[in-house]
Amino acid sequence: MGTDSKYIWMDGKLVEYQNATVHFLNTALHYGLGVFEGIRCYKANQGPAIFRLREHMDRLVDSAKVLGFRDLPYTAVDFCEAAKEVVRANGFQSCYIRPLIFLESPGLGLNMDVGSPRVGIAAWEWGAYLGDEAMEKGVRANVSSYTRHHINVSMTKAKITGNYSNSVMAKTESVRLGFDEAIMLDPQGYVAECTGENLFLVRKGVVHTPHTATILEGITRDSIITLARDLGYIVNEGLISRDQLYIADEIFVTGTAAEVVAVTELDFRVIGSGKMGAVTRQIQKAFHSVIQGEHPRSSEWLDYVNQ
Ligand code: PPE
Repeated sequence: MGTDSKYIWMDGKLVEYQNATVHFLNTALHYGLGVFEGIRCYKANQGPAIFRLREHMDRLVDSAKVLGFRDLPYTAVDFCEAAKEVVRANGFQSCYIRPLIFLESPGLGLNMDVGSPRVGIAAWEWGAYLGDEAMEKGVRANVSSYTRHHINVSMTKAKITGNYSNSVMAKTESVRLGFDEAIMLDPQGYVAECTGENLFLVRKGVVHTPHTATILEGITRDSIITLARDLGYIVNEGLISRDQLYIADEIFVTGTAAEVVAVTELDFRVIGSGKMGAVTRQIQKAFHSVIQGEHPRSSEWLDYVNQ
């Protein structure tokens, strides 16, 4: 899947795609010293609209704080305006938006204060993250042999680029084993999240999801909790064990890139009926109606880029 576009916003101005480059000796490249976001813009009924833009940019600024950047040259409001500018400049109706704040310093070294943050925001047309059929058919997953971050080893509330080597190893292992996605357990052995999504299970009509202590506080996760409660479901945030997943009636994962996708098989065990369950389908439908601009929550969560 390509990342092509006409323009990328770099340090305050739009530059042509091929000119948005950094040097081989960039500190962030060597030590994983960056924070990023993943945001989607949808072709909604009144034009291109970015989903929960402000919440994503607030999380970007929070991630920068967690990593230890002291002075950012831009505010969350600036980032929101810049993201809209990138979508407009590229003429996209729907796309994925990737802001990244990364460290650039005069030499290599492990002290962040020697360098200063630089910022880029790219956008490209990104299709189905877990494959074209996943949205309808669901995916097959395994519990990863890799453990998710310990909360005082890597900072789980921040989208720090370096954190993602853990996700990349788990995802690659999973795909090499023939699965679509990996579910990761936290250092205590409880279910945490997937490599790029949060996770929910449904049992006896109640929706359960891991509490936020060890996971990324997904914005899709928050939206799904809200939509599920709007639909009248009880949603519990708590500890979930691996075998609770095996006996769930339904499992689904949520994320900006993945959206809402059922897990129909886990560790060679069929989950529920082996097809996307009724609760997942209802929640997925509500989510799609939100992003199309046709749901009561749409006005709260969509930011039209041309208005
Ligand atoms: N957990 C992780 C580890 C994660 O990376 C994501 C997003 C989520 C949960 C869900 O968060 P949210 O998007 O706010 O609902 N993963 C992003 C990056 C994926 C990538 O391959 O890069 C994304 O979906 O944009």
